Order: sequence, then structure tokens, then C-alpha cells
Amino acid sequence: MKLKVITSNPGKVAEYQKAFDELGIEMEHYKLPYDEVQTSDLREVVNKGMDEIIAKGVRNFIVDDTGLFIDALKGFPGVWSAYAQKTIGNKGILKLMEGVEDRGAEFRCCIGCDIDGKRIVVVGVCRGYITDSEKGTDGFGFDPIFSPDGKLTFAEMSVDEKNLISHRGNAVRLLIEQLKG
Ligand code: ITT
Repeated sequence: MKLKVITSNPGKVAEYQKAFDELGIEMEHYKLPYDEVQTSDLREVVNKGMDEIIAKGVRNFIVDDTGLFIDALKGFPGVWSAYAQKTIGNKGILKLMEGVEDRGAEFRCCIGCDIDGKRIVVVGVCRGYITDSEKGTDGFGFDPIFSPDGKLTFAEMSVDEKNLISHRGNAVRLLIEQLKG
């Protein structure tokens, strides 16, 4: 079976492909722009996006809305993560965090899956720390400045290593549990 991953981000597709390999489900990178509503709720973004995609006649797909929520910045960039990444980037985030002692942060990943006419929406979380500098060249987005255990950043891990502990990996495990049920 095949699932479309509707995203502009090829890094997400690579992570989904690895995570679904064991189930023999093939991921197809599918580019279909959809409206990401401005709300503080990742689930709402995903549900509204799914309604729009289904209204366009596309079925059997995954959408993913993810944010990095930094404790000391009261959850910023959170739902504005894509905008923050495009404008100030990782260097800008590190600048905002200069001299800040509390480095705690978490990624939240909301997955919406449309499969055989059913809708499953799950959220996976990964807590960790904002590093002092960018480290590593793998992954994408905030990976070089986020470390789940204060040692390696996600950008210093392979896709398999990241999936084992990441927000997306945790969300996929919840999704697979529901798919099996
Ligand atoms: P789509 O909306 O087209 O799927 P996107 O990359 O904009 O692609 P999000 O809105 O979910 O996806 O992501 C918000 C930002 O967070 C964006 O800049 C991503 O690069 C970044 N991001 C998402 N998942 C991430 C991860 O696992 N590791 C690091 N950064 C991530």
C-alpha cells in the first residue's frame, strides 16, 4: 500500500519512509499546497488542512504540522516555527537564547492520516534542549540546535536514530498502534 505525504519538506518524507518500512507501506512525496490556518492549536491546523485536501478529491495521505516550543521564550516559535525558520533561522533563535540559562524546549508533531476513509490524528512530543551553537549537518530545520539529551543534536543522528526518540517517531508509533487496532 502507498500513502501520500503531503508536504513541501523532503526531510519529513525520508523520516516517514524509514518509520513505515517495517509495515511495508510506501511513502509518496506529494506536493499540494493547503492553507495552514493561524491558530495556536496544531490539531486544528491539521484537521482544517485535511478537510481542504479531501475536498480537492485526494485520499490516503499524511499531513504533518510540527513546532518547536522553547520554554524560556514562552513557547516561541511554536506555531510560528516555519515563519521563524524562514526569517531569523537557527542563528536568530540562538541569538534570542544568548545568556539564557533555561535551555529546555520541546518539539510537538501532529500527524493527520487519512486512510481507507478513516481519519486518525495523533500528537508526538520530544523534550530536549537548545544548544549553544549549531552542530551537525543531517536532518533539517531546527535539527542542528536541538538535542534531546544535551549530548548529540538531531542533526548529528541518522534518520533511524532520530526516529527512535523524536516527536515524529513518537507520533508515528501512536499512529501505527491505531492503524493496527
Ligand atoms: P510542510 O508544512 O509543507 O509540511 P514545513 O517544513 O513548513 O513543511 P512545518 O510547518 O510542520 O513544516 O514545520 C515548521 C518548521 O519546523 C519548519 O521550518 C520545519 O523545518 C521545522 N521542523 C519540522 N519538523 C522538524 C524536525 O523534525 N526537526 C527540525 N525542524 C523541524
